[in-house]
Amino acid sequence: LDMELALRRALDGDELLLHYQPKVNLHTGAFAGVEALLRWQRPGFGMVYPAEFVPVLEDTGLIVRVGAWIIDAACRQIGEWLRGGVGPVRVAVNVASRQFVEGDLEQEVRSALARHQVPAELLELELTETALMSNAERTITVLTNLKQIGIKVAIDDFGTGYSSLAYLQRFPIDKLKIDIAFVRDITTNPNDAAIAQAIISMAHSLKLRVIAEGVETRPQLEYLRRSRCDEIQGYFFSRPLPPDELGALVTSGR
Ligand code: G
Ligand code: G
Ligand code: MN
Ligand code: NA
Repeated sequence: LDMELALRRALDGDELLLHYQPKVNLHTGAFAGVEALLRWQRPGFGMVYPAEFVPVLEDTGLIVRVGAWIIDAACRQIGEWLRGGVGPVRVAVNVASRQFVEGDLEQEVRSALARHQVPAELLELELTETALMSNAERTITVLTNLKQIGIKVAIDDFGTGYSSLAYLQRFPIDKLKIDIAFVRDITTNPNDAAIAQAIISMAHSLKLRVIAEGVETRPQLEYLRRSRCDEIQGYFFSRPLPPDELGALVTSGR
């Protein structure tokens, strides 16, 4: 309860912020955009990570408001980078299940893009299978509308949820994100490797791109490259960075 109150203050105050973790194109080695990850600069506690407070946001429903704030903050950052000569940087934003179900994602996205004057092509949404499957017909409507304006959509934590393959081809999505659970031991556990490879070939058969998250080592990277994975994200390249550090990284071209 204390945390709920503190989070309400955090949202009204200036305590929430986004860090940005780079994604890299495995075919070309080029920078491929970032994922925005929520942080809470909590007075007296230092930097608090999502594992500690996103569950509270979800249980209390505060995630609906915070989620709208995240979309707005990400679009503001896209605009600042764009007009500051950094990038263009495509930013992927996590959308929580309750935010998708209870909020008005389409309107939030439209108004944030307009307010900050950024092209829709630079915004990507990461939704979990749970969020997508909770109301499949509405999902198709909302995603179809968002796709029409140019938004990209990825399924996050892929392989850990329901994965209704019948729906996968009906959802207008662009990308699958292989869950870290299959990446961690990909070079030593044949089952994890088999699942990752199955996801990659299925994605490509459905004309979807595929990204692996949680890549920490070169052997993982090489394995994924040989498996024709399109993009990777993880500590091997970079931790999530504050916006100025991400901007410097992109500008330096490394
Ligand atoms: O950054 P970190 O590894 O601590 O994130 C932990 C979890 O919190 C991840 O599962 C991630 O999806 C979630 N998370 C991080 N940022 C956001 C966000 O902006 N919105 C939502 N809904 N979840 C987030
Ligand atoms: O939204 P999602 O659940 O995909 O969040 C990704 C989470 O994974 C973030 O909290 C991020 O900090 C974390 N992460 C990113 N790269 C790595 C990595 O290389 N290893 C591990 N263990 N976690 C990572
Ligand atoms: Mn994500
Ligand atoms: Na994930």
